Amino acid sequence: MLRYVTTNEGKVREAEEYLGDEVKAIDYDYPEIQADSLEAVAAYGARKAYDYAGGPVIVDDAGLYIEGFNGFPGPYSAYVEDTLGIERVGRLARREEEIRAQFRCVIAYCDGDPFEASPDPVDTGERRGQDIAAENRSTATTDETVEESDVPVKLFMGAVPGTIVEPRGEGGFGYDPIFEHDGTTFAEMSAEEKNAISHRGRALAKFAEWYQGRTD
Ligand code: ITT
Repeated sequence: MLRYVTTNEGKVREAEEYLGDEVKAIDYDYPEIQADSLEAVAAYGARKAYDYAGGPVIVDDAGLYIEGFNGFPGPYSAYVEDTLGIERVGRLARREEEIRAQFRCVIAYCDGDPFEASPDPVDTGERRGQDIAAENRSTATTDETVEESDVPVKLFMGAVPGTIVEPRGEGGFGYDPIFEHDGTTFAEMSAEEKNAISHRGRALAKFAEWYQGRTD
């Protein structure tokens, strides 16, 4: 059984829509390190989630990258949503006329075993110390970072371009109301419509194709 480890119900809806019965959601708040890449955050989280669940897991780290703001809020999207809120982020981008943006998602898979070569990268933990800040964002401590086990983690990326607009729509979650793609905000789409073009949908598609080969 594959566990999708997250505290975010919006992500669960989208993953279930995509992966169906293959996946069981676990509401576990794995420690999130502070790092300047989604890959580092997701890989660390996958190791922690694997330690917790004791079997195959995926975790997903995602963020909104506003191009003219050098990718802000990027890996800090959750913190910025909690502190500024999505409406103010949207107003700031529109006022500064920096409305081109991307959503990015990294799905990290870990089952404790190594991986055969494939186009998708494997994180072996060696980036620690390079781009993982010593200060952690939640419960993880610096000591935990040092003691982290280096089981390999497979990473799958997805991205989608869009523009920042005034909030519209009742669906989705997070920044969806202010992110428009082809004339429709993500909050105006069903989970199925969003998955068909979204950062998470693209990452899930890559993962699902690869995972089928691993379990055959
Ligand atoms: P978990 O870490 O428990 O999975 P989370 O909500 O903290 O849940 P992230 O760290 O990946 O998840 O989320 C970073 C931020 O980006 C957070 O503010 C989310 O609301 C937002 N976000 C992530 N995916 C999104 C999506 O598909 N649409 C809109 N906002 C999204």
